[in-house]
Amino acid sequence: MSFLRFLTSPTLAFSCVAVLAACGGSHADTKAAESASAGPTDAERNAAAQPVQTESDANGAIERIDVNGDHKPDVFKFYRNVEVAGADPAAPKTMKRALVRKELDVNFDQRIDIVEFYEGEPGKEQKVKEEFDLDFDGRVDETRHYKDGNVTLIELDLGFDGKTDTWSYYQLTQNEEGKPVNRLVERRRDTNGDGAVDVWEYYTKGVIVKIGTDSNGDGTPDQFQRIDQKGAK
Ligand SMILES: [Ca+2]
Ligand SMILES: [Ca+2]
Ligand SMILES: [Ca+2]
Ligand SMILES: [Ca+2]
Repeated sequence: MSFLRFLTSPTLAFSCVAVLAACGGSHADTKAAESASAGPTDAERNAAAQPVQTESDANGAIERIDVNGDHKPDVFKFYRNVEVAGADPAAPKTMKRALVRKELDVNFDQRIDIVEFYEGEPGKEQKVKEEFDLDFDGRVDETRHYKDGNVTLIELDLGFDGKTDTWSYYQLTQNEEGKPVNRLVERRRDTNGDGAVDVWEYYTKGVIVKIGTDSNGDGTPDQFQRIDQKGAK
């Protein structure tokens, strides 16, 4: 049952996004029309019509982007200022912006649903972590960790009770053609919601091969079941 939920929950949540986005858009259009008839000045209207607004100070900048055209920002990008030396060490250093965080409101309800964290110098920023509120209740349900652009761990709260119950570990390896591939190697699950892992699933080449269970509650697997794959060699 958990597998089914694992497969359907994010899908459900994101199909909701599409529906809500459509509803939110038309509702917001109406509201925008109402406020326009209430008579903002031309300057106000021009400012609000800018899809991207940037506010900056000595430390960095915030970029606010209105994706759905309702004059309310839905994407926020946070930058820090970094002094960058040029090829000529005698030349003065220049100030550049490095992206550190990106926040997204994907259902346009003015609440953030996805937060992405970045590290690295300007122009070389890499996503290191990503948090998702899949059911739009304001609480994070999924956290993805990245290294060098590849996901290493996905923490999921499939029970939507605020406690992580599924941990999926990924490893960068090589496929049969010798090409790099990032594969699921182990999935740990807390099936009874007590916060402790009780099922360990082991994967080879992305396919489940063994399941371990903790029968005496000491936090480590003690009973193992091999999963035979049809046609596997
Ligand atoms: Ca908007
Ligand atoms: Ca939202
Ligand atoms: Ca949530
Ligand atoms: Ca447990």
